[in-house]
Amino acid sequence: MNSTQTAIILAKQFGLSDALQASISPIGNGHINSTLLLKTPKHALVLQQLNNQVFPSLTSLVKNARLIEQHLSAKKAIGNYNLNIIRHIISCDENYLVEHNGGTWRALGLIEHTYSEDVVNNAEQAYTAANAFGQFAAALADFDAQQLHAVIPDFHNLAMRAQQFKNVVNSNAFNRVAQCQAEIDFCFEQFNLITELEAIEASLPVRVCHNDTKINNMLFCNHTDNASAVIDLDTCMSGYWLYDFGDMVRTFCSPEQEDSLNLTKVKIREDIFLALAKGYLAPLKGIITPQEKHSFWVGTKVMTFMIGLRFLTDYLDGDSYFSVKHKQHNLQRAQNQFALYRDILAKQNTLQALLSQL
Ligand code: ADP
Ligand code: GN1
Ligand code: MG
Repeated sequence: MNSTQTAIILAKQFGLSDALQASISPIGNGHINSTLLLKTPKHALVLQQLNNQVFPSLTSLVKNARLIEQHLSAKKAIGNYNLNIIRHIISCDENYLVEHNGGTWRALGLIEHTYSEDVVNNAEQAYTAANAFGQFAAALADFDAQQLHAVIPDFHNLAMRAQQFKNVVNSNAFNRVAQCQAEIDFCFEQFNLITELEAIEASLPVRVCHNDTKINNMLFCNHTDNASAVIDLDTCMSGYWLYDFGDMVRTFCSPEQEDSLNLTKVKIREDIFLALAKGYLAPLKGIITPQEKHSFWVGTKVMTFMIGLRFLTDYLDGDSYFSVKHKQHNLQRAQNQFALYRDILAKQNTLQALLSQL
């Protein structure tokens, strides 16, 4: 089936009056779902083919996202949330999920006049994006996190990620171990992070977490460049705010993309780190505990290391999880994230001092 036929069928399913003139084109750089912009002369919406290998229960995924959407909408209605909100579109059959051509699809309202970024340009942009993630966290602070289904259990459980890694190293099913022995040895040397993380988690309140606060999951307004909406709510689950803080550091602070080969430039930009910490903390004032703030340093280390570990695990596992453009892609992503993690360790004193002044 060609893309025009897909566009027309899905445009009809989601009730667009001029469906026969629909076309689709890819948008974004996500590694899991396939995201498309569907356009007709009168309408535009975002279509996503969801990855049911990664998300075994797509019904639960949509249920979670809709609960968050409803909670934020109620806040917005009384002036307590000022960002735009991702909205699922119901199909003609009154479902949020539509089966088409062997895949499961959903439609989201297009948030118009916005753009996303893969690399943060400056401290102002870091501040506005982190502040929006902070507003999102604050607006969900009175939402019972237990209502959210664990769509990917143990998503940020470093002990479990380490076990998955050890399993793929031991099985060496794709015969890739020898070529990345240095990276593998490096990972084994970092596993003291597991106890450090577990010790700090014991002192923290369970929160609603976004769990994927990378910079391209933020929309910015075309006219003002302010943050416009937090998107990609698929991994919203209970957890600790250190995850969301750490994932922001990982994706905001490097001047290079996550798969850049320019490793000498993969460094933490300290002005961006400070701006993002200020931006995130501002809406959480009066809600966040001192222990949580303290945990952000561990989050910075853990999230950067953990995604490197996950990329390396996937490389050793034959690229079964993240979408890749070529055979070395996951290994290159891992090397990039380990370079950033090394820089975080090298800048420990500076980064901790920046955090403790806030
Ligand atoms: P993925 O799971 O593939 O990462 P996202 O939900 O993050 O999917 O969407 C991928 C990209 O599509 C985003 O980075 C953004 O550029 C664009 N996008 C997604 N949803 C919307 C929306 N509702 N309005 C405008 N742009 C969107
Ligand atoms: C994936 O879907 P996307 O591209 O926003 C991944 C995140 C990783 C990220 C790395 C469900 O996010 O956990 O941090 O890639 N999402 C899932 O870029 O595994
Ligand atoms: Mg995304």
